[in-house]
Amino acid sequence: MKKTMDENVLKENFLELNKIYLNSGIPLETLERVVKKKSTTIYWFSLVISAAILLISILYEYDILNSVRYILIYAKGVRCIVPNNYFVWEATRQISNCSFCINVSSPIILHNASKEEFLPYAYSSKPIVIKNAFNHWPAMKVFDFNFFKDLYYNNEEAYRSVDEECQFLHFKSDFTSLRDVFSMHKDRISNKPGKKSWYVGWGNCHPQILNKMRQYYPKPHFLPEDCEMPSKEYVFMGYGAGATMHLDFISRLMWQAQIKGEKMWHVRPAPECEQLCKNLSFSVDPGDAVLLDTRVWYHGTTIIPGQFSLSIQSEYG
Ligand SMILES: O=C(O)CCC(=O)C(=O)O
Ligand SMILES: [Fe+2]
Repeated sequence: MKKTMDENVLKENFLELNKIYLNSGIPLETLERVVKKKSTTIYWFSLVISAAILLISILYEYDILNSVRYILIYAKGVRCIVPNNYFVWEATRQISNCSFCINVSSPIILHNASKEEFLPYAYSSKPIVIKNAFNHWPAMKVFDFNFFKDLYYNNEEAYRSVDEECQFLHFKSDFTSLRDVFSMHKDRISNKPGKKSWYVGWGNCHPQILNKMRQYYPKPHFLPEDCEMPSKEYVFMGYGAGATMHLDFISRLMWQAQIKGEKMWHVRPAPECEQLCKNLSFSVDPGDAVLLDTRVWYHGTTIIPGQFSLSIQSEYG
């Protein structure tokens, strides 16, 4: 019934339009020209959109976007914007099937788990907190802002490695490199009232730096014996707003050691899983381990007001 009515309305409108055209005296060639021009625009628009979709699919399939990202990182001047280009990463990420987050309403909490106790969870994508996992690490007593400042002191090659091979993440802070962080005024370092709060993260992949850091902690004892680990460890430190919400485009699962301060983790499923899964928030204390598949869970952090947070992070798989 509805269809017949719609068809009648359409027919009436068409006849009316036809009448208006005939009364206007506009020649047929003019009408043809106008219609052709319109459809040519639509044709080019569709062609450009299809080509863009095809190009993104090819770049994604062959991992060319990632290669371009790395080429740009090496190209002088562009590295500040490109490593944090979450827009490109977001536009090319795979749509999730949500199995990793269904029925997850809080992290799995383990207590100083051994290798055997951790093994059943080791390769799952469920968020895990291991309480008091790192209390025995010398790093718990030794690592602070000045430890890392001294580690990089006068080591131009090490600074260059952060800029060119590792990665510097400034989040909401106004720094452009690790050098800026270590030349901060002492009042800002300790977040004195009236000083701008700051939070940063950076990759340490210079062999000399990494060797010195690793004198204060071993490979996390609960990780599987045969798991692969990269030659890079990150440090995240600072106050307040912490890390902004993001996904990591890395090839393995993430482990993190909370060394100083109490930190809140805010973890969300991908937008396509919002109806099926929950957002989580949980806190970690010094000595705790966090294990999270940061490739599928969006994550951000905030630091408990008045506290200085410092963590070591890397990957395993
Ligand atoms: O510790 C933080 O503040 C953020 C860490 C993070 O983004 C990560 O471990 O992937
Ligand atoms: Fe991350």
